[in-house]
Amino acid sequence: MPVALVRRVPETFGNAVRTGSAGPDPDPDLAARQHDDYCRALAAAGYALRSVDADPAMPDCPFVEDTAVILGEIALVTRPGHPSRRGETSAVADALTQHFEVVTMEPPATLDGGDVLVLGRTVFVGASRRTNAAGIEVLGRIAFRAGHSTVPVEVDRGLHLKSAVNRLDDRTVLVAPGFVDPRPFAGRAAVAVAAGEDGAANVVDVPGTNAVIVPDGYPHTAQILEAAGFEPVAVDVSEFERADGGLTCLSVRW
Ligand code: CIR
Repeated sequence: MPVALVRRVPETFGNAVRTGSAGPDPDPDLAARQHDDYCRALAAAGYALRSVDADPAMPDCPFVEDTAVILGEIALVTRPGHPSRRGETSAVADALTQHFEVVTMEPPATLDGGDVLVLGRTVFVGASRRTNAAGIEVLGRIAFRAGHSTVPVEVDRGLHLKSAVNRLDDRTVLVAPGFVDPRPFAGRAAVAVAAGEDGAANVVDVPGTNAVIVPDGYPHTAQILEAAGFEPVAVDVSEFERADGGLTCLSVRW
């Protein structure tokens, strides 16, 4: 059974880092309700849930994906690219110790898990504003130990690699064109989001099924996914999108 580790929404979530989004601050109460819906959708899809308590001193803590990368028996606990988020990692490391050999990332390396996309035995890693060359090197060493190869990808627009490219299955990615260098994905099957629906690219697949958890509000991409043989299940994550996050960011999955 696949597992998803989530982290609850603190009452301070309105102060989450916002680099790319305009508009009102996220509403913590609505975000908490949307987080509940997200957890229910994961559970209904077959994920076993583990939860880490929220930390009010860390408004971005629900974006737990950025703090850890699971590769085989190893959990790499990252050093997040935004300095305000570095205090998020210790509680996540504690939660992972019972399941994995935990390896921590040291300065000057930085890496956000939102930049790491695993397809089969290949680890694609975004070179982004948050993930530096030293971080990519550390990830590459861990990936090698776990029997994976690493492929760097230039992220030109958007926060992370997975803001624009995500796994639908081991062979297929969902892509928002124009955000990352497409060349490393040549040879993979790719489904493009509908024009004007770039935010639709951030989806969570359900291993061993055709189900894909998708963000609510992108109807044309949902139709494209259905036509490609997938079964989209929509969850509203508007408050997390206000803070540059989305579905993948809200869990570490293995
Ligand atoms: C940040 O700027 O770090 C958070 N407000 C959003 C992080 C989103 N994480 C992700 O896409 N993996």
